[in-house]
Formats: sequence, C-alpha cells, structure tokens
Amino acid sequence: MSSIYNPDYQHAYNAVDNVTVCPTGLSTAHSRSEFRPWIKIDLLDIYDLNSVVIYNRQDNFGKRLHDLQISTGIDGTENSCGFYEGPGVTGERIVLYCTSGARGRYVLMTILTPPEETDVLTVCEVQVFVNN
Ligand SMILES: [Ca+2]
Repeated sequence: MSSIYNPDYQHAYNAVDNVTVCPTGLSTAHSRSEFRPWIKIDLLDIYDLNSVVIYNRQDNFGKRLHDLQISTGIDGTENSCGFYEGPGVTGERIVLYCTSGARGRYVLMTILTPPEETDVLTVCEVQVFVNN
C-alpha cells in the first residue's frame, strides 16, 4: 500500500483478512491523502483473473472510492483488469469483471487522481476470483 493513515490499525492486510464487515474506518486498509494512492495484493501464484470484489467501508466516506484502475501482471501493471469510475457508496459491494487477458500474480488498485489533487484509498476487503 502506498501509505497508511493510522499505522496502529489501518494496515493493508485489513483488505485481505477475510473480514468484510468494517464498522469503523479503523478496520479498513486506509491510505493517507495523497496523489494516486494504491494497494497491491499478492496472489502468491499466477492466475487468470475473473473478477474483483471490493467491499467499501460501511460507516461513511464511501464516495472516496472512485476512478480506480485495477491491473495485474508479474509486477501488477502489465495487464488491465478494469476500471471502476464510481463514486462509491458507503456499504457498497463492488463487483468488477476483468477483461480477458487479466493474468498475473499481483493485483494493483490505484486511484487515478487528477493532477494537483489528492485522494484517500480505503477498502474494507478485496476478493479476487480466478478462472479454473
Ligand atoms: Ca477486511
């Protein structure tokens, strides 16, 4: 993850701890406000991605999730999965089906912040589904 807003709680692993309920922002993976914040998930092997499911935070600020580029590959950037324009809704479960050719080990999710602006990347949980 590009940064952690509250290092006591909001680590990237909150996005992959199998807990899809986040009563407060403390149980989310939560970046600081920055240019193009990102989170990268290691699948530990190479897969053909079918879809990515994102659990947005459930207390507030769901709209912060927007213009999310999802890519994959050996380093996470070679192949596109898709794009979530948003803006997200608090409590939303977002399902993104990947375009074909989304093959890789790492799944990189980046908010494409416009120049001279900043964004906060917060997710409660990210699930990656693969083919086969
Ligand atoms: Ca979680």
